[in-house]
Amino acid sequence: MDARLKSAILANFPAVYPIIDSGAATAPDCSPVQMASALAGAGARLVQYRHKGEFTRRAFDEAAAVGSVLRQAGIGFIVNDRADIALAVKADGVHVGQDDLPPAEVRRLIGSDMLLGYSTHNADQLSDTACQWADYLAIGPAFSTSSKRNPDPVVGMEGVREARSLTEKPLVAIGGITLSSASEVLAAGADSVAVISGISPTNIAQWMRLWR
Ligand code: TZP
Ligand code: MG
Repeated sequence: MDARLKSAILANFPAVYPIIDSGAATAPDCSPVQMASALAGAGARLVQYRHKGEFTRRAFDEAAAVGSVLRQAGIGFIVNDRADIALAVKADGVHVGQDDLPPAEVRRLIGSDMLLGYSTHNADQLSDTACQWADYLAIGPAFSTSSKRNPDPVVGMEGVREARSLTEKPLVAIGGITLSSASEVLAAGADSVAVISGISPTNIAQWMRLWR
């Protein structure tokens, strides 16, 4: 938990925010730890580890191993959903959604030095006072996605533009974003695009060459 890392991320929010999902195999024969190494090699600055389902010891060990690779490379490491796991693996932050612990409670647990991201899916959620506890906000799904179970309705570029008008915090768009649609999403006002399935060992370099 390095407050300087948090400041550096917030001062210049990375335009690409890769998410390593333990379930959605990033690519055949590429484990989450290998993906973390590949991202480090390509110059990623902020990476999230996402594990849906039971947080078994195996998942915990995997989160810790991913974190260790990212930390050594000086990359911001965010854990999805779980403040307790983020603290246990000494992550740089945690990202929660509408069904997780409320942001105020997460902030109480993690303190002020760690990053807190909060997912929203519409204007009402973006305007809610809960957002005040977050360092950055996410809006999505930007496009249709198969990486999320029961996704909220697609917000499209109109939703990203509306989100931009509702917050001055760093805004991350997520959902179905690909190398070919990322620039459109950034042009609609997002500071960053978060990507699960659209990024793989074979195209990481392309992502990072275009936007860091
Ligand atoms: N939240 C909104 S869409 C989504 C999440 C976690 C999934 C994004 O994954 P992909 O594969 O980049 O569409
Ligand atoms: Mg969540």
